[in-house]
Amino acid sequence: MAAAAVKGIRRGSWPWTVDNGHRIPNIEYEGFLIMEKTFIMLKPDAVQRGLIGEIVARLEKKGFKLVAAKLMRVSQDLAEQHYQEHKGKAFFEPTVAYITSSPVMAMVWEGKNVVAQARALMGATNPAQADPGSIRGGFAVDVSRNLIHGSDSVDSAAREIGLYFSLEEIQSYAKAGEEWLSE
Ligand code: RTP
Ligand code: MG
Repeated sequence: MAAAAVKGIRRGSWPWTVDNGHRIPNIEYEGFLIMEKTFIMLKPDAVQRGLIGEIVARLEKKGFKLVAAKLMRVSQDLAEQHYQEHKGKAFFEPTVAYITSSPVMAMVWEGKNVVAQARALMGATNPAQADPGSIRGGFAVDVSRNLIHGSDSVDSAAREIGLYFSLEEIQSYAKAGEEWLSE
């Protein structure tokens, strides 16, 4: 198991913590931080508009490692759990309807500070305010069709990865060239 510097993020026994009935992959193991992971979902508009390759290429070229991926249909129940923090807001129901309307590409990506760095690549929630060089700023025009989801914190990533993937679906492997990305 690759392990780096000690960081106090989450404690528990490897490999899962059970939270609210969901299995959550642990970020920390015996005091060591395991390489950060994030949950990325290419939303129905990304799949329908043929942007899977373009977006995956950006994450790959940045240097992140793809460790899980599946094309799937999100159920009503899963969508409501995913966006539970937004329950009660005006955009909750339209967003659940959008996410469940057509297949999505669910993925787990791994890398140094991948949670924050993937959010930077995605751009602001509203594509009209997103940097034009970002994914949302470059390829989308409206907040209700903003192409991509990315976990907003390490804790959200652990929760969301546990919602969408089982341990068996997440790969652990050495990738060629990793030594040229960071010390
Ligand atoms: P996400 O969770 O999808 O990665 O997006 P985010 O963190 O950038 O934004 P968040 O505030 O979590 O909003 C979740 C998703 O809800 C839809 N939304 N619509 N019509 C609206 O004003 C509005 N606001 C948010 C978007 O699909 C947004 O990504
Ligand atoms: Mg969010």
